[in-house]
Amino acid sequence: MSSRPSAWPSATPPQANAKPITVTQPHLPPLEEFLPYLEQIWASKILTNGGPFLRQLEAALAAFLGVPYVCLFANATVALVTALQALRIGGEVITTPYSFVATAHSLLWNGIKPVFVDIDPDTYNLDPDKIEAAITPHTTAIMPVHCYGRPCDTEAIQRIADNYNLKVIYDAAHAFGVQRQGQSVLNAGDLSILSFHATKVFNTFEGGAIVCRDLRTKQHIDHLKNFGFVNEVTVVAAGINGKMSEFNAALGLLQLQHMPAVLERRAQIDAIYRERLAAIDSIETPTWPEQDRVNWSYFPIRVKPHCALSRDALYETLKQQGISGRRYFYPLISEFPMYRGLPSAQTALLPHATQASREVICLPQYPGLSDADVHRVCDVLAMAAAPAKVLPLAA
Ligand code: T4K
Repeated sequence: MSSRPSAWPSATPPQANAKPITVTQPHLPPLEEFLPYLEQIWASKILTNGGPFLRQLEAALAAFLGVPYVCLFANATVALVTALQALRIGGEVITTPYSFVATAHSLLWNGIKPVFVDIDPDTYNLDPDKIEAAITPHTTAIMPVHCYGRPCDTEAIQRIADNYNLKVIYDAAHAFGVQRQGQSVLNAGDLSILSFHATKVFNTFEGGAIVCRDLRTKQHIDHLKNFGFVNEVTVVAAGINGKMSEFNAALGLLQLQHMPAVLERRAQIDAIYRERLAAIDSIETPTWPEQDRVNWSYFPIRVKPHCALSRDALYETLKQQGISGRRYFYPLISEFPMYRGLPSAQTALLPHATQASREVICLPQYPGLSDADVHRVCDVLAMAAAPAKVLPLAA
């Protein structure tokens, strides 16, 4: 630990001239590198509907990620909705309450009943041991999330799916580039959905993708995201407009070249946080599995009950100091009005998810963060979370 001030003044003003630090900030390549791509779009006037940049990016991503097929989308939410359509999922789907609302919203948009199952407190992912008890004759699929980019227990989930003849659709919005046991975690289950939103490790401003295993499924998904058109006069399904534009696809091609550097910087930031925060016993840092390759997309800390400040007080203290953490994922999805009436949404059934949603703050984590910025976040945490005891005045 670096030295920390000996006492934490009760109302410390924000550091003078300190620039605000947000929870994330998109990586953008130098603008001049993007101009040639724009010139090509302007020259061809092909803006969307499966143009050359889209086709190039689908192939480049499949190679980079180590997956068979990629279907690009306008965003991950429409990709999730379409993935459920593609596999004709209905009835009930088992999912996690500890995620961004889009996960469960995609079920409601398909008229599917979400069934929430608690998480494993160590991984923040669906607890496979709790899945079987939630299966009913109406269950058709499981929709787990690789939360914060940490791989789910994909083998255990697949065993259950196989036993009960269920589909598995992974919300892999956080899992770009993540590997489990030497291969892409995106190859697990039937389909995986990626997000390329501005706040994600790999961004195309807005964007998303479905990863699938065979060409037939890819063709079906490609029809579904284009209104169901197969050719000029044939519509085979009530599809949607989920297409990614050439602008986003071109940016993705360029962003891909920067990914090794982006991931390396994220790993460095993760390491600094880990080293600095190890000394604060009331703050728990994430433990990434050693055998897997993670993407350092988030840095979730847990504020333990014996911390000098509550999670929310610590969150506010950071904010006063110009540092925006985020309470991902508070409230739980199951606490939002459209879900809280579901039998599976009861707090008593979701103790670990509830506790995590009350204890976690995601700290700033993005490649543009300097070492000094990371140390500034750690300094504030050190002062606020573990204040030095105020010694009585000597007589
Ligand atoms: N499944 C999961 C598990 C997800 O986490 C998400 C999205 C989805 C599905 C759906 O994916 P998409 O349909 O979006 O592709 C953000 C994102 O909007 C959302 O995409 C993301 N998850 C979620 C976890 O986080 P907010 O409300 O926290 O974003 P916002 O706008 O407050 O941004 C956070 C910070 O990032 C800002 O303080 C500043 C910075 N920022 C943000 C944007 C948008 C920038 O510097 N530039 C920007 O353009 O939800």
